[in-house]
Amino acid sequence: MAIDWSLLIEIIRSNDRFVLSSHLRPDADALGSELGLADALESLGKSVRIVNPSAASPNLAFLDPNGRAKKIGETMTADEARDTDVHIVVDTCAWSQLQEVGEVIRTTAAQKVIIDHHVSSDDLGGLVIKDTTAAATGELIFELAQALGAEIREEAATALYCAIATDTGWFRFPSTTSRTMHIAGQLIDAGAKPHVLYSLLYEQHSAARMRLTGRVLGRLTVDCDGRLAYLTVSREDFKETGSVPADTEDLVNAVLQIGGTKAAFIAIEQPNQTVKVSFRGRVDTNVAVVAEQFGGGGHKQAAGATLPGSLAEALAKVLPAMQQAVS
Ligand SMILES: [Mn+2]
Repeated sequence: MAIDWSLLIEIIRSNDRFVLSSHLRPDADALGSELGLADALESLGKSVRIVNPSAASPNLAFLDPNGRAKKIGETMTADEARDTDVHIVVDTCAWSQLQEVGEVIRTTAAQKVIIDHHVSSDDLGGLVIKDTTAAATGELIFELAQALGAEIREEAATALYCAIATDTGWFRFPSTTSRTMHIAGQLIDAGAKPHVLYSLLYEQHSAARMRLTGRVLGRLTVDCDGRLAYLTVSREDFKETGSVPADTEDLVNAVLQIGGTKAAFIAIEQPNQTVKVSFRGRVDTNVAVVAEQFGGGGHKQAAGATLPGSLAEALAKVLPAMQQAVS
């Protein structure tokens, strides 16, 4: 989709001070888009600050070595965030994803701009540039930088490459297009190093995490003639392996690598007598409806819920619901 950038270019040319924000728990597309856009604007002589509702996870610290992305209420006050000409929100259109930054957006006198690729959207006010065919907001930022005639420097190229590579599951999701690859190629020409970035993003786990993975996968249960596969993680597993709950991230996706599975879930015992369950489905299985039965929610193919009680109690409720979902 060819985007008409002319209104935004006019806003950028006629203003000097910019604040950039993105969503809660900013991922690499959120943070990379902010950093890439900041660099492009600065190359045009603009002043740019970045503030988010929460900090990015430590595994993305390499993208932002100078700590440019601030946290609202902690390293930047709401008043400081409002003190700008233009406030640009990237990679989200949802008030629920903005929290305290949303309060700034509601009350700021600055011009507001939204650059996003998500289907769902609230009206945040201001100029909305949305392209749901873009695989990542990073693609849109690259195209904006080009439309602005801004130079893409190595740091921006790195940030935008990570944005696009992670949102496309390293260029394998259906959202990946020739446009995605074309942009990625230009980012490599501008200095992004795929092998280095892959390693920084995906090959920094602890040995404890690997031991937890082995232990949990060793107990894999396959049900419903192979259509359903699931995992359980007890507090004992964390203790025995020296791992932490964040080490279960992505484990459920590994289970969907089994041929013939339609859905998968992982039930993780939490310290506070609850069980967190993550559901995954292939295209023809809707797991959001299962998560909703237990007070959770999410997307059709990826959803979650937290249940009270023990692991056994949670399993007794969740398993029949998932058996039903793949039947
Ligand atoms: Mn995104």
